[in-house]
Amino acid sequence: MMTLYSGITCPFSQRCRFVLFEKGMDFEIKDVDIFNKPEDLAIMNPYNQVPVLVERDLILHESNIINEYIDERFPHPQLMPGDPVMRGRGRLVLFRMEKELFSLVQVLENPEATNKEQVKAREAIGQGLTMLAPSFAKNKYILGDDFSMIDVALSPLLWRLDYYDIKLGKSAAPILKYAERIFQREAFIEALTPAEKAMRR
Ligand SMILES: N[C@@H](CCC(=O)N[C@@H](CS)C(=O)NCC(=O)O)C(=O)O
Repeated sequence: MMTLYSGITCPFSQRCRFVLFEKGMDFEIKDVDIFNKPEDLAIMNPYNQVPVLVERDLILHESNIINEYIDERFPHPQLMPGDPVMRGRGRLVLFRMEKELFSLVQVLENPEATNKEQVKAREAIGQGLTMLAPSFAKNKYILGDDFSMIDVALSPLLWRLDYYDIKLGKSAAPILKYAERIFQREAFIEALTPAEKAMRR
C-alpha cells in the first residue's frame, strides 16, 4: 500500500492527495506537522519537505514526480495525456507553472519571507493567473476538453486565492469559473483536509 506523508495546509501535498482520491485505490495519508517535522522526513527527502510517497522500498518526493508515478502505477483514470505530443505539452505547462507561479506560492508559504517579498509574490501570481484566464473562456480544462494532471497541479493555488489574499480583476472571471468546476470534483472534495476546508467559506 502507498503511504503519503502530507502537510495539512501544504498546497503541494494537496496535489498528491487529489490524485490519490481520483484513482480510488487503497492508500494511507500520514499528516505531518511541518513546524515539528518527524526525524525520518529528512531521511526520506533530502530537502526535508512534504509531500513524500512511500511504497515498499520506493521513496519519492516532489509533488509532480509523485503524481506521475501514481498515474503510471494506477492508470485508470489516466491523468497524464495518453498522446506523447500532448504529454510533452503538459509537462512543459507543469514546468512553467512551477517556475512562474508555484515558486511564488513558496514565498507565501515561507514564514521567513518579508512582507515586501510576499506583496510582490501576490501581485505576480495575480498577474500570471489573469494572463491565463482568456484560455479558460475557450477551454474547459488547461489542456482542452479533458481534465488532467495539469489541472490537479494548479488547483491548490486556486483554492487558496482568498487565503493568500490574491486579488484578481474582472478579466480573470473565466479562471474562477474553471476553478469552481474543479472544486466540484468528488476527489477534490475528499482530498481536502479540515484545515483546507476552513480556507474558503
Ligand atoms: N517542490 C516541492 C515543494 C514542497 C514544499 O515546499 N513543501 C513545504 C510545505 S508546503 C515543506 O515541506 N516545507 C517545510 C520546509 O521547507 O521546511 C513539491 O512540489 O513537492
